[in-house]
Amino acid sequence: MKIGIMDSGAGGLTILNAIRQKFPALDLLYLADEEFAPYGEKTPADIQGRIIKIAQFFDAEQVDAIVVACNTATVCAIDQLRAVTALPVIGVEPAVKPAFRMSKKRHVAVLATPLTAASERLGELIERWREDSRVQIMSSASLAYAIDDWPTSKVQVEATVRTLCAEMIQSDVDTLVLACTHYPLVKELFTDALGAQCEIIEPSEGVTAQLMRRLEQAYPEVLPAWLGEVRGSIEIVSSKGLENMPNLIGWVEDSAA
Ligand code: DGN
Repeated sequence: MKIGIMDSGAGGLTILNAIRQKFPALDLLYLADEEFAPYGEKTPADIQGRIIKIAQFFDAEQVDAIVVACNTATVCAIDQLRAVTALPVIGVEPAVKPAFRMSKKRHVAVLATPLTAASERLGELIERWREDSRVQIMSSASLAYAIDDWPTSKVQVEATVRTLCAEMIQSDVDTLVLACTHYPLVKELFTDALGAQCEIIEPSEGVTAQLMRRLEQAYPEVLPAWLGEVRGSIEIVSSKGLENMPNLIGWVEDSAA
């Protein structure tokens, strides 16, 4: 069984790694849409048009499900994607619900791209789960794109993370939601800057559970045979050409990739 996973760049590899760890038998095809990155600075209409092209690519590759491993594409375009494909589509949403439950000081920060930060969907999720918690929505226009250039961009990424975290410390946030799949790639920088007393929540767990639920619904007969002993393949492609993204493979945890 083959799963198509997409993001604008390397960020969705955090989701690919989680899926691989939990379900090693699945074949995984990862598309980094570098040609069109960064998504966070495009308009929702741009991303909707792009995601339909990506659906056509995955269709031609005969995948059995699509994981939109990008918060920005999920909030902007998941409905449009579902309208053009009959395949199960799994998105990734800001994990605000566990954050509000976990925060002892009842003060949560959500860090995302500008498009996700400004999205109606994030607003809806916050209003649904916050109760009396305070929430600080923060965005960075450059961070995800800079992470794609790691390690060349190391100094820039470290400085950006430090600045963002200083603001969170200043306002006494004790729980941070990483609402962009790129950010967990540099989670250590956040942990170092915020200290152990701040919880950091990333999106991958919810996605793997949701993927399995959707596969069970869509393929109840064949799925058990697919979750056997044999390890599936991992294929990584970039719309810009892999030669332009030499460090993409470096983020894949599975040495067989
Ligand atoms: N990984 C994408 C997300 O989760 O929003 C980042 C999109 C971008 O290109 N900035």
